[in-house]
Amino acid sequence: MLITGGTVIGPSGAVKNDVLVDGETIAAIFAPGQGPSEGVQIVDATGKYVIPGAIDAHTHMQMPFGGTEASDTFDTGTKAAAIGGTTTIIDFAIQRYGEVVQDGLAAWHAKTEGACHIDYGFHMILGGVDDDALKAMDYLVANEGITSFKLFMAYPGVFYSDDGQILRAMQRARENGALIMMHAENGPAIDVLVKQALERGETDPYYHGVTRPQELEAEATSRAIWLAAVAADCPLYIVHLSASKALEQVRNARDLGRNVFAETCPQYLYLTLEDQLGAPGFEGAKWVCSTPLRSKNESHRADLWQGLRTNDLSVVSTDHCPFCMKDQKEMGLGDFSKIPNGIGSVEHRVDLLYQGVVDGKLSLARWVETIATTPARMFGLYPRKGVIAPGSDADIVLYDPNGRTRISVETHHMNMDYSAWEGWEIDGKVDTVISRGEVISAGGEYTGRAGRGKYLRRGLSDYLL
Ligand code: DUC
Ligand code: ZN
Ligand code: ZN
Repeated sequence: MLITGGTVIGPSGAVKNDVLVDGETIAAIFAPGQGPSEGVQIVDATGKYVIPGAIDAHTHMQMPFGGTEASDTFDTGTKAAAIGGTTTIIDFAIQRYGEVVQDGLAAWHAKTEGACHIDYGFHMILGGVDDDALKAMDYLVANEGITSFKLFMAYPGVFYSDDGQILRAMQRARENGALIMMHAENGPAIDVLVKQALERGETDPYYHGVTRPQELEAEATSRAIWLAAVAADCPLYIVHLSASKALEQVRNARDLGRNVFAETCPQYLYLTLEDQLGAPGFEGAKWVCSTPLRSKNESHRADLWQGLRTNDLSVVSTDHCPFCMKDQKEMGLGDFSKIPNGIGSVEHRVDLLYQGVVDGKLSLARWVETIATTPARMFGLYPRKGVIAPGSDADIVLYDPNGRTRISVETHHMNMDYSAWEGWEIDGKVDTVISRGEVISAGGEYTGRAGRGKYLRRGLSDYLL
């Protein structure tokens, strides 16, 4: 297959080149018109951007949470991702407190059996850090291609780890080369605020945001950063960073040369406490996620865009964790603390971030870097994924900058009965999606299938020192 006439975008910029694909991999890059003209299937990319298939490094398909389960299966969720230009996801397998880590992992492999439309890897959530879990970390890094572990400073009684447990896991990661991913919110303090709010009768979804103030994200972020310092500068990756004060902690650490990284998500770049979470009645439940949406009257969104430009924020993931309004979000009618936490955006991240390019907030190169190249490097998938180069998997998206995308529950492919982005119009459109050399989506027609996605054993992060 020869992809001709397009502009190839990578972290170093945009170049007009032709891309030759042989089987599942990229074989060669040619100056325009210099590639073979016979014996190849020509894919005309004139006027399109040719970008590496995007990598969503933070998804929760079928995640049990808050008494229910995230509504996308690996089948529905990875199909939606593919249509939106994402050709790899890294989902979170879960070890619950008291459970054997390998059993949690086996349960996740069972969920993906025959289901995935695109390639996928796993991080491991550790819900209980003890001697066995620490040994299991070594095993997963050495044998299972799982090189990143998520810990929670929030959700006491569910996923929460105390500071001693966090320190032990970080010390172990420092030894075995794994990356610690942190949900940085002070859970015990949040629980006090939630109880007080409910006692005052503040039960609407809006109060989910009010009871998780940015100070408690910043405090936890700072504490995680210092615990990592005590663990001999264990590499640390803050997930779903939402707020200016938390970003300040990451920026300060990075300015000191620390091994600290962070991601943000589209919802924090665009949506707000007042306009979405504060929507009338129970409507705001659609946007209940943690960390929460922040106030439009503060500088969060501008600061996050700036953080993406300056690389204080390295990655944009979705934290895709969809729940339907009916029967799921509705569990929290009359009590916001019972609304399952999560927003679904796995289908829209490529487009939503391209809007940042159109708006002059990101360069084309940085768009590709934050949604594809850096996630590949951060999570041990580079150069197999995240770049258009000879030898890499032929995961390629043709993006039409002149197209237009309108987001709606009527047209999306995620298994959700609403869209968090209903009515949004974006300048730009995913035109063609190629996964390991196979065109799985073109001009609105989907030709992929469940089960074609492969499990990815990941290496260590490229950013480890
Ligand atoms: N945040 C969410 O919004 N959902 C799942 C877990 C999390 O940390
Ligand atoms: Zn989290
Ligand atoms: Zn998450």
